[in-house]
Amino acid sequence: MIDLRSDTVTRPSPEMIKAMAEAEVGDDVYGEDPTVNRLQEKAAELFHRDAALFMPTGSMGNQVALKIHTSPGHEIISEARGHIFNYEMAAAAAISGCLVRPVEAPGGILSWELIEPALSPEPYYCAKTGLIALENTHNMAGGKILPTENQNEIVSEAEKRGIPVHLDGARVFNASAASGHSVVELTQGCDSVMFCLSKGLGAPVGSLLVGDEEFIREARVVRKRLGGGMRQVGILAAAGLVALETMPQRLYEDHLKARMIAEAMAESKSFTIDPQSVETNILVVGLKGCSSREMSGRLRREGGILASPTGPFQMRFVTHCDVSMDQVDEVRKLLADF
Ligand code: TLP
Repeated sequence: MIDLRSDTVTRPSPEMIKAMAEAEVGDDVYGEDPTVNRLQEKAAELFHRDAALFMPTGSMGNQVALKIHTSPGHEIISEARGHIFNYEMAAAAAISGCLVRPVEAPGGILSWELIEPALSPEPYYCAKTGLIALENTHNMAGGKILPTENQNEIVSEAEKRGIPVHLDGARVFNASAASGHSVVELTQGCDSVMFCLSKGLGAPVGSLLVGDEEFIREARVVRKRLGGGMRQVGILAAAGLVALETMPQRLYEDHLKARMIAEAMAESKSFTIDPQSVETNILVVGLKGCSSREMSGRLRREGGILASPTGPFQMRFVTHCDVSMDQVDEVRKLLADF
């Protein structure tokens, strides 16, 4: 099978498995796991922040941040296709007592101009905007990169109004590889950032939350309250360290693979996609004359290709380190006849 459902499907590399087997561990709830501590220090250093905290998942990282930044009854602004709004099982409501206010942005690219009208108006009887949540790259908008100019304007206008900004940077290393901006530049001004080791970076598990000292101290408490205090978790952090050290520099290959698949799709009569619009490793593709259910069945039967239906006539294809160039060629050949 050629698994293009997500970049979450990768298996740990031999180097990761070796590091996991040899990891020095301790009880991380006591803060005594040296491998976790090394990973957290490395993340804080990479993002030029005070501190970082290892999280079991990206969803927990986002939700811990939401909980800290908001109070019950607040609204959280998210792009309409954002992960926090669509794929975290209403956790903002269940855990933080907040409502997510979706803002539709062309191509998923939020700007201050689009956000401002969605902020709580003056009267006291409207819910207060407690947080703006950004996503970079934007998954369901097709791996789109949020331009730094947009983000800089959003954070500076939000700051003037005392509204914190959280960045869901699950794939911020993809944004960095494709844009040439460092992760520091891409996260500047955000009050907190979550990034994933378990997506394009290929680690089996884990995400990190980065922020200032006080925020991370609180995040440790909320993570424990949610059941995310892990013990000898250095075995997972060890794979994360290998991911951080070795994977960002190869992400451009995944972007190239996505572009190559998009080019083949553009030639075929069944898909609608502009290959020029592909920025990173995610293709969100429209279908012509065939439902996503039918198309995913055909792809699996005829080519052993797995992809995700994301709407009645829309599918998502994601490239990653476990898809080889030969497999990309196979996919291209098959799609040419579709
Ligand atoms: N995304 C998954 C699915 O949940 C859609 C995927 O296959 O892409 N933020 C963003 C932008 C994400 O794409 C994801 C995972 C998360 C957060 C949550 O990460 P996990 O799965 O570790 O909780």
